[in-house]
Amino acid sequence: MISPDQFDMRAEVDRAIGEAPITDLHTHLFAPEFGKMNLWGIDELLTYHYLIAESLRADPTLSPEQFFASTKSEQADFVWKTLFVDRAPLSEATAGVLTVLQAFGLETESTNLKQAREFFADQDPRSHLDRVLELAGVQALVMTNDPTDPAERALWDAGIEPDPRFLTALRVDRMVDADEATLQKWVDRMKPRYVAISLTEIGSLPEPFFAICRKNNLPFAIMLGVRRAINPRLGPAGDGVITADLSRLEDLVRKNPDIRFLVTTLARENAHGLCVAARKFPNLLPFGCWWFMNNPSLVEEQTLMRLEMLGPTFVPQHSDARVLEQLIYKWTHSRGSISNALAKRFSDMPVAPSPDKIQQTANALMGGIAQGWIS
Ligand code: FIX
Ligand code: ZN
Repeated sequence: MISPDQFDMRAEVDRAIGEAPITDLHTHLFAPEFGKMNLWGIDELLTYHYLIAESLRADPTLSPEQFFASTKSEQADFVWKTLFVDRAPLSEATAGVLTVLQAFGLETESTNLKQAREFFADQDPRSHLDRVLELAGVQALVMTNDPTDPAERALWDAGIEPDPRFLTALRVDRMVDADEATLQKWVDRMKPRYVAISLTEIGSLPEPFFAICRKNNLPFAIMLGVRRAINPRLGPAGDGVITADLSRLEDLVRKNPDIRFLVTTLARENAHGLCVAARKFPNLLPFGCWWFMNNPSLVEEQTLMRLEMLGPTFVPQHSDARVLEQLIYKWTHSRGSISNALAKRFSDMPVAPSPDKIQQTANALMGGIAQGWIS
């Protein structure tokens, strides 16, 4: 039986989580100033690499090579037909497309993409951006900025000044040979909020990464547990997961107490160990439910575990959005899972929370803690 008190508490949690301004700690979005790198619209949404993997699995009569040889709109048509028309869309990535279509009042059961294509073609990019951020509840988001990407590098060299809602992060996956001076040049140019890398396992990381974080007081973000290209034929959709050895992370964080580490892990099996490590090291911030963890059931499970083990001292979610409108679905769905976890945790506590405490917790989880670590 739900008592009237619990019912009010649940409504209050939903409202507070729903209204709390979001700081999205990791995305692959680009500000409008980046031109073609700023992806939006139905064809981009449907050719998200999550959906490519799912559609080529559902209909293996099309080979990956044939898929990638076709145009973007042909690819989008294939994904739509395969995952939305020929069978019931049930995966989280397909739910995401439907949530976006619904948000704009577009058809979700059409056999073609005509209406959606016309709608997106009609949008003014700037006002569309404002509308998407408003619908998603996002006040600021962090891009992934890679100086080794020739297109991106050219824009920085030309003195680009991104929309201030789009914060920068210096991605160093492909800069393991860079010296400190080179990294400092990019820090000066991009003014990143943190330095970031994705790893399969933590090995011996280049000393300049640490030097640059120390010198500029920047956090070091580690995204741990991706095994790249387990099926190279799938291109960007071909990556997998491994359970990482977290003792290496613990050693790293212990040996560098003056560096703040933002860490997310990809394997469900690493979620508990990351909480244990974070209990020991205040310079370690668990963030987000990354990629294969970004499913409502796992977001709820992981958020509840983090609340039980860490209290409100972590960042429950980031979007990892690659296409602008994904912000709408990723945050709508995540807010639901986070609300479920938070309401459950509050209701399991021996003492009911005050409305102020609910508000404070929601603001901290959705944006305040992230802002505190990257400001
Ligand atoms: O390394 C990353 O930042 C990953 O998030 C990406 O490589 C991955 O492709 C992705 O989009 C996951 O959501
Ligand atoms: Zn990412």
